[in-house]
Amino acid sequence: ATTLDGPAAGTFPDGFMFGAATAAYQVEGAAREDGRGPSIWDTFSHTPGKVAGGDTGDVACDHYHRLEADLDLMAQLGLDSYRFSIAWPRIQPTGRGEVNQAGLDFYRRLADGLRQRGIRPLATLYHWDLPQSLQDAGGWGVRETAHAFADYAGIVGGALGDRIDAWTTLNEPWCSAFLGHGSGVHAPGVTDAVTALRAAHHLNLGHGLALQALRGSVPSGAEYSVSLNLHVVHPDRPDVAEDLDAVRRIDALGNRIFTGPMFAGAYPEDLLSDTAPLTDWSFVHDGDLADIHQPLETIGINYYSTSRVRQWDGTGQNNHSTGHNLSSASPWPGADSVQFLPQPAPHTAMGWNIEPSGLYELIMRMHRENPDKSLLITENGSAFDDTVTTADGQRRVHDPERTDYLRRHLEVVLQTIAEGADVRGYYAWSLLDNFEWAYGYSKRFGLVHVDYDTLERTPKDSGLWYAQVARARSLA
Ligand code: GBH
Repeated sequence: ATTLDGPAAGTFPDGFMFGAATAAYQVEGAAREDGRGPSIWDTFSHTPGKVAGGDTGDVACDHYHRLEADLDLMAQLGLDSYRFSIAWPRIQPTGRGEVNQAGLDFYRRLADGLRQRGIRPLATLYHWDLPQSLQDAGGWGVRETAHAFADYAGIVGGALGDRIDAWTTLNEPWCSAFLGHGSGVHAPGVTDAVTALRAAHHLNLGHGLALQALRGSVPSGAEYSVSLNLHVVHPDRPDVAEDLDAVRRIDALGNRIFTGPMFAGAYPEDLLSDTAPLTDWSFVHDGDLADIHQPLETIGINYYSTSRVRQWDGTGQNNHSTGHNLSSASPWPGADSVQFLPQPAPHTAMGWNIEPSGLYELIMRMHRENPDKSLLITENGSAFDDTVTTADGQRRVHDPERTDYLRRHLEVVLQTIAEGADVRGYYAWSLLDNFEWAYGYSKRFGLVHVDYDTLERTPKDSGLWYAQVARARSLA
């Protein structure tokens, strides 16, 4: 038996990376500059009613123009690594063909600025900003998008592979497939169960083809990963078979639909039979699974909270999911019999429950199932209603809840390492307060506060604490 109680004494292993993460559309701004084409998130955020407050990523944190200052901020926080994403529409404005040199130059300056400061770049190729032209041709609902993604991966690998040696293909394909095409709360805002399943497969295919393209264009020795938002799902009544079956269904649709093909070369049988009333999966072509199941060094785990499910008794409202009740459509195709229950407090400002033991479960599961792969916590963090106070001319953000959240999850990471899990690093989500997708700027996840009127950055107390941990390499 393990215990999560008490201070986890001990020090992080040599080489363990303390990092912070962002994504292009959430921080960059400069949406129409230097040849960047429109993405599905430009279209979606400019569609009335889709994003809280009518917010868009047009300016965001203006990181595109404030690159040097933000790099200095990262150095000030003592980061060992920075996880960012590359905006496909900056590299290929229409998603195909012609390459926009100014886009590549921006990420070259970013990578070089990081390396000059001793910060290792970790580049994600796709964090949800599909070029709009590709959406117009069917988006992730069609397999051509997977091939276009591989072409893009080869271009970026060839241009930046001499200075970036850690690559992630996709961020959270579950969100792209099922929030983008199931519940429709994310771009492109489609609500169609079969399109969502097709999208999941084409994202898997894109992952595998992109890996092949990267290995062909990046010098050898680089490390490759995919970042998954794996779901930690518990049964409401652990002794009731129907509730255990609800867990199994959500595990299939939320987790094994990606880990199956990517890490084991097959879709789970139960997933295929659960969804048989919707589709015969004939969009999976001969050879696809071999293309998807490529060697991979690292699994990136994005973790925020846990879910509790039971069999729906057909009365009242079926909430479909715990964290995304912005839509009446479900992100879980074929799982209408599953009900998501509210989780007990404490919650973050997102309404997500705080449960560090979920991270423990996830790390140990991935370690057990994939003993040959290393692990990175590529996202973990919390939103709270932060405010800036000024005393003696000193701006300050007092956010003890966030420090506590980070500390408790880092304790779990230490514990899993002590138990043999090969966790190589941890990336706080996020470096900066930023555009929180359907919630716009109303939710703040940053280690650093951003004033959206002046764009001034203020390290929060939690950010200063994190810098200390990164320096001491211990939580003591
Ligand atoms: C990540 O998404 C994103 O990678 C990042 O861009 C984003 O800003 C950050 O987290 C904070 O949201 O109720 O079944 O949907 C996280 C998305 C949030 C999806 C939790 C799953 C709960 C399960 N995940 N959510 S469910």
